[in-house]
Parts: sequence; C-alpha cells; structure tokens
Amino acid sequence: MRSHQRDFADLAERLERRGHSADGLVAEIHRFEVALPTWAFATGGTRFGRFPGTGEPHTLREKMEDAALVNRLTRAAPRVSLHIPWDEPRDIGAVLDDARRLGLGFDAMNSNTFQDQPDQALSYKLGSFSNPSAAVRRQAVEHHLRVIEIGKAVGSKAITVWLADGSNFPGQMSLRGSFDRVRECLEDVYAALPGDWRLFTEHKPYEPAFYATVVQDWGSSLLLAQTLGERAQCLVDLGHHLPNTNVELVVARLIGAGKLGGFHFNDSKYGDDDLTAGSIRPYALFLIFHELVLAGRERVAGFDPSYMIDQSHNIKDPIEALLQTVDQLQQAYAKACLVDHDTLAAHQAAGDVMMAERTLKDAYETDVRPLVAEARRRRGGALDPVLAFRESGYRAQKSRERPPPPTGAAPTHL
Ligand code: LRH
Ligand code: MN
Repeated sequence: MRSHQRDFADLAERLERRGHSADGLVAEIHRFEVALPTWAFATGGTRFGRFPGTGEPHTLREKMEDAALVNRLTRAAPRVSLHIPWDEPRDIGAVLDDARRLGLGFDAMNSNTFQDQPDQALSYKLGSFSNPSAAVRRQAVEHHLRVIEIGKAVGSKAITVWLADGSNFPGQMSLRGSFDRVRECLEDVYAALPGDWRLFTEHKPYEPAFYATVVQDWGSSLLLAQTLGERAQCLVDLGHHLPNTNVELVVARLIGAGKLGGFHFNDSKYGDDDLTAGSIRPYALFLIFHELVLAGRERVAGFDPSYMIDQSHNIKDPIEALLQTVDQLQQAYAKACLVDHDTLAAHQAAGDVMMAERTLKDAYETDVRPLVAEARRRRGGALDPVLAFRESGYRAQKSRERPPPPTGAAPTHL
C-alpha cells in the first residue's frame, strides 16, 4: 500500500507540473464504465479444441456472480450484456433478484441467428435476415422481438444485431438483394423498439461467411443505421476489421456522422481473434480512446457510446482476463485524458507534424498505473485486481462449488 501511495504521489506531482490535477483525473476515470459479456466467463475455444478450466459458470446466475466479482475489484464494470438464447432466463424475477443482490445492471442485449437452436423450425444455414425464404426471415425477426421483450424485462436499453449472413462462393447470394432483405427486416425490428431504446448494427468482414458478408464493413453498417432512423447506430467490434485497417479512423468517421453507438473491445493480430484488449496493439487502443475523449470534450451531438467487452478466453482464466481487460481500458482512457488538446490543436494548425505526434506520445507514454489503481482504491476496488483475485482463492472455491460440466457437453457459447 505504502509503495502505491508513494507512486501515486510522485505521479500526481509530475502531472501537476503538466497542468493536470490528479484528483480531477481520478474523477474522470470514475466516469468510465464497461459492460461485461456473459459469454466470456467460461473458457472459449476454436474448432480445433477447447481447454476448459475448473469452477467455470454454467448458469446465468453463476456468470453474474463472476461479473459481480470483476466489478467489486475494478469498480468499473457494473453491467452485463446478455446473449439470447445462451442466457435465456427461466425466471426473470430470479434474474432481477440476482442483479439487485449483486449490484449489476444490463447493457445492450445480443441476438443470435448464427446458430440453429434444437427447437427451431427453420434453419439459418443460408442466412437469417438475408435468407431468400420469407419464412426464415420472419422467424429471425420474431427472435429479435423476443430478445427485446427479455431486454425490457431486465431494464436493458439497446439491442446489438450482428448477422453471420453471407456467402462462401460467388453467385451463391445476390449481393444487393441480400442487403435489401437485411434492411427490410431491420426496419421491422426498429419499428418494434421501445421509445428509449437504441439498435446497434455490428459489422464484420468475414467468418463464418468466407466470400461475402452482408454487413461487411463500417460503410454497410452506417448505410443501415442512417436508413433505419435516429436511434439506430453502429457498433464497432475492434476485431472486425481486415489487417491494417485504421480503426480509430473508422471511429472518427462514425462519431462525425453522429452514428457511433458502441464498442466491443478486444484485440487481434490477424482475424477476429477476440484476444484481451490492449494485448497486441495498445497504441491503437489509446488512439481510439483519444477520439472518444476528443468527442466528449467537444460535446459532439449524439455521442453517448455503450462500452462493452467481447472476448473469447481460450487459455487465460476468464475472470483474470476480464480483470486485466478492464484495467487496460481504464489505462487507455486515463492516457487519452492526459492529452494536451490545446497544444495538439495548435501544432496541427501550424503543421508541426513532429510536435503534434509528440504531444500524443507524451500522454501515451505516461505510466498511469498508479492513477487507475488509486481510482479503484477510492471506490473500494483493488489496486491490482488480478493479484487480488489470485489471493482471494475465488477460483478454488468455485471449483469446489461448481461441478465440472458433463463431459462432451457443448458450452452455452461459442
Ligand atoms: C461476432 C461477435 C458478436 C457476438 C459474438 C459472440 O463475431 O463479435 O458480437 O454476438 O461475437
Ligand atoms: Mn462482437
């Protein structure tokens, strides 16, 4: 503890000299909150294999218990994002009781028309909203209306629509017809949205479709959001971009269009790898937060993004990975708050490329760990959440309490 206080005092003094109030920054960090994906609390896998750990959650209640622990240690994750039917509640009342008991709320709901469910009449093999069959499209719309009903019951205010729809071979699907069918179905879903809800369209370049994905990029997503209406916005999953895409530029474009609805934070090296945020390209993550902090400072119209995580933890302990992720996001946000915006704008106006870049790097290269640790401490959280989790023995305790899944049982997620 003493070393933390010394580190924080040292940093506060250095920040003071740069015109920043450490207490002001702590208050700023407290404004950053991120929602946790229920589907990331059990070990993820690939088509090649899955290596589950012990003490993993199998029920929505157990996933919420783990989420509550992440929130207790970080004080920055007070909501979960449900995925239907993986989190289909048997008893809404019990879910609401658990949420009250655990101090959790509910962020955007997630639909699922990328898998066929055992009791489903028609298959989504050839798509959902883009399916040539009107009956399949109707079934998919009905599913979204059901997701909205569950969301209303738990107090969510948004639905994220990611569609796996696409084709694997040229000629398989009408490239314009499929998009028109998706827009028509989304119009039906948008029409059913409660007045204070938002609909987020989530783009993705490929997988599971390997030739053409209907909502393939931010342009397609923006076209849909602009057509649907004011409460339709675009969700940016960081991993849903082809290699070397400038994602912070995509974010700036969507902010400029008043259509940035939210994020699925994660990181990736190649494809939609769903790795822990900040693990591969921390500078890119900082540059995204720089665009977000700028937009907040400039009070850009319609700027109120939902921050959510979407990851698959194949080898790290899922709770440790989420604790690390929240810390990485808090750090990226804190660094972005350190940017000397007036000086940056002056260098940009003067065309001083070197000094403009250095102004950004000064913020990025500041070690803000004592600042985010202090922000957590002041709210009763942990200085180092991963170490606190390890010392808590929580995983061992859950390994005793939670029976291992029946062998061969597919996990209720990817
Ligand atoms: C698709 C996606 C989508 C979720 C799923 C779990 O790749 O990012 O947001 O529904 O992962
Ligand atoms: Mn996603």
